[in-house]
Amino acid sequence: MRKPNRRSKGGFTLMEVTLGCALLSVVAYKAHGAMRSASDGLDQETQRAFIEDQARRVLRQVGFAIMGSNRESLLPSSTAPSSTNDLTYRVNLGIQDGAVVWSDLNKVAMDPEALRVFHATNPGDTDEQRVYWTNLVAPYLEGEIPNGMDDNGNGLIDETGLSFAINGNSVTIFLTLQRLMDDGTSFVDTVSTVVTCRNLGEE
Ligand SMILES: [Ca+2]
Ligand SMILES: [Ca+2]
Repeated sequence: MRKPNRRSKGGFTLMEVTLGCALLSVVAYKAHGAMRSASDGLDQETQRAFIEDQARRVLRQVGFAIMGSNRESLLPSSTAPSSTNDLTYRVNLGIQDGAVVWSDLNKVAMDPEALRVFHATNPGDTDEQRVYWTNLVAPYLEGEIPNGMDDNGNGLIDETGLSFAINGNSVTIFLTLQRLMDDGTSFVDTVSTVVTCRNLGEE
């Protein structure tokens, strides 16, 4: 007696269908893995670009603020190898009746506990107005640790993630931003610039 053929004409056996599904799953899984890997790579690049852009933007904001200040109004007046992570200043608003008109007190600073950089008008007063510029500032500048030495060789000792050093009418601004990435690594970006106070009060 002839055995019935399990393969229908033009069809597949149960074993072939099962094997086909398994292979398809493997291919789909690998494709998904490849796509996810590419996507993760893109996310990492996007995050790095975001941090780099933010570092440059905050440095510009801090630079413009200090640039518009009067040198004599800058406090504290830290010179290398000391530095400070906050500066208060006033801006010359112009001359009225032969006298210089000064702005309210301003402040650019780093909050070392919240790791944020902010600008404040009338700091410490009841009407203080504070604007945060970044919440990614590092506790210490890249390469620096609190040990009483200049670990990163920039002439400053134990400087924080935002640091100011004053030399004459110039202020050097250092800024390190850092962020923990999705893969567990830490991405760090450091920028710096030197600005000269306009010092218009003496003109
Ligand atoms: Ca240093
Ligand atoms: Ca140090």
